[in-house]
Amino acid sequence: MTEERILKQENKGFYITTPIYYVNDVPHIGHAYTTVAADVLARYKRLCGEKVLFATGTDEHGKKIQRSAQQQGRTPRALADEVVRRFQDAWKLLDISYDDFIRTTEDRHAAVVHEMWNRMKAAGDIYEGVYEGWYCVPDESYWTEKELVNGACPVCGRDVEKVQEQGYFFKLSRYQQRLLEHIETHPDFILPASRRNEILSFVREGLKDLSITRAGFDWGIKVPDNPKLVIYVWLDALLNYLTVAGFSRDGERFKQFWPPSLHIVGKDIIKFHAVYWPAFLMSAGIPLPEHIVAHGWWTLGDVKMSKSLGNVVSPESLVSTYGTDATRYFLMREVPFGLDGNFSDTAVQTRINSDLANDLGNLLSRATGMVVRFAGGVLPAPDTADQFDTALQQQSAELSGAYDAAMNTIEFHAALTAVWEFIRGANRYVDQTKPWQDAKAGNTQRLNTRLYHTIEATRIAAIYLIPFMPGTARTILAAVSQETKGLGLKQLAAWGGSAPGVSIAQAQPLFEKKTDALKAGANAGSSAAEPRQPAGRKKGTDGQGPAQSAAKPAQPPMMTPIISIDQFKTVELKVGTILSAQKVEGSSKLIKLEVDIGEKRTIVAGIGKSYAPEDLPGKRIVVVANLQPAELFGIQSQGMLLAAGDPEHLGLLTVDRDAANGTRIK
Ligand code: ME8
Repeated sequence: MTEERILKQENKGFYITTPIYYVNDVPHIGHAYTTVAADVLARYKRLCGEKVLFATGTDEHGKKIQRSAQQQGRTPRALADEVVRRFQDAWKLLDISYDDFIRTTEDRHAAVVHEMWNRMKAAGDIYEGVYEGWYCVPDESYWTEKELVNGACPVCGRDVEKVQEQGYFFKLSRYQQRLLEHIETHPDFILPASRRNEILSFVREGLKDLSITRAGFDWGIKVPDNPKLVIYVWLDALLNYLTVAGFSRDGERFKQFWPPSLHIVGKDIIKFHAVYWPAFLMSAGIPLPEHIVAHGWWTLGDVKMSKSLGNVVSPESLVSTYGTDATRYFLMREVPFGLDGNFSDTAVQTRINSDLANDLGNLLSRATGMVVRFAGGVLPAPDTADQFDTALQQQSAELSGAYDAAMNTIEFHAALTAVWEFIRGANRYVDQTKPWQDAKAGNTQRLNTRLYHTIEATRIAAIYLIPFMPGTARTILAAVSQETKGLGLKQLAAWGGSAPGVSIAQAQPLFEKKTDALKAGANAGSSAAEPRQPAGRKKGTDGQGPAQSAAKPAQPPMMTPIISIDQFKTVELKVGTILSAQKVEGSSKLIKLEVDIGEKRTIVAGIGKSYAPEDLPGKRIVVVANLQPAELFGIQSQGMLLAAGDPEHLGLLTVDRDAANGTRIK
């Protein structure tokens, strides 16, 4: 990511964070990506003997969460409690070794937010005023009229809301110069360079003061002395990093871990971390984080994967299909950190088959198999090394430098590439030295040296895999009867660590080859399946989609991408029967339907120019059942029916044989 080694070995503990994730919906691989990356670095630093504080958690306040809860007819707290469990379960499945999981609804956090509010106020940086502008609820961000793209949020393309509120502002403008100086004098503060440049030009354009309160709802931390207002959710959320470090609560922990060594975030939230966050800290007189690293986006069919766009792959489905370590490996190996990557199961399967099953699996299998076949399952001591043996040792020494360099510049794919060059080198060593010929010829000393070297190379590869694939590394080390207890990376990876005389059995295959597509339901786990709204596409007031609305897009439609069967399976289509229908007052084309799709749903459909309400009851229809609910003319529409044709001559899609209400369409 940078030429320089940025993660320095220091006496201070290594404090690494992920963003804290919104609880409006369940986790997907975008979140898994950030969290696995942070976990890999945390494990690496622990292996290097450093004291590590690795934190993740959930962002639970704000209008977005309150609205999602409302749409589901639950309290925000109940929604948060359930989704937090989903995140924690996902992290367990992915073997994430966090030290702290912070929820912004915890008391320890509210105390920190109040303390920081008071400090920023005492610094003269908080003042009262009226905010007038636009607000994007899905992104919880403010926009000016000028920043909107075709009247919509410039980041997610969704509708924005006009806001006029009395509240409080933070004097962000006051920190423009100091922030610029800091970024300019600390070239590694924001990484990669592309993001640093983006932030530099944003700051140079001029920073406006930031509205830091919201009115009109109560799901948030209240402003001290003015409990009618809640604190802006991004101010609340960013302060989580202080809470975890023990700010104003645990002096010892704070001293050991502040400032954070590394915030890992997606590029979507770099502005909040690299502009607002340092300015808040400057105001409160607290040292700034050392590095903020933004990675790229995972896309599915080249569209950004996101909960609110509904095109997500869940970590659970990936782990159940491919296993924990293959998932972790794929995420870290496939795409250079910082760049975008397109997810496909073909890509995952290719990695599993060639890198994991072939290269790594094969090495373990032949290393252990040869000890069983040619040495009775007992690891022999090596004899004098020849040029093949020393070349392999030399390769392991080179790997050490390449691996450390890559890890300290946050280039996971490069670290893994280096490990795989070594693994392939070890396989080549076996192919070239043909130990079975020494066995046949009775060259016991040479044979023993080959067996030892092959096992030793396998052990060393496993050591370097500990941060990436902890379970697999454990399995390999157990198979070669070696332990890691208490030793650091340097000692563990030094040549000669395998103890001759240990028993070794034929290892089972590490990874199964995969050739099928992600199995059915692999993308389940996302309740959202809303079609994307490209930036600038303004939704009609009558709703969205062909049957809910006849509103024309404001720009030419995007090219329809080819989708995989798995993408198609994320859309839950069900057979239903219309129970009742009535015109929606004030709309010329909307009809409110009660529909039975195995359960009763209300659907608002834009079919009023083609059907009279009285003609509809009893009709069999096809419904998109997992579409995010939308409010149309004050009525919550809980799905979309399918129809074809122009708005005046629509025909409803139906099934031509008996199928019970609720039958899933395949
Ligand atoms: O933004 N590809 O939470 P969030 C890669 N609560 N990474 C992705 C991704 C994708 N398609 N989608 C999400 C918030 N991510 C705030 C953060 S921090 C003080 C508050 C990852 O649930 C990526 O790390 O929307 C991104 O920054 C984060 O999830 C956003 O998660």
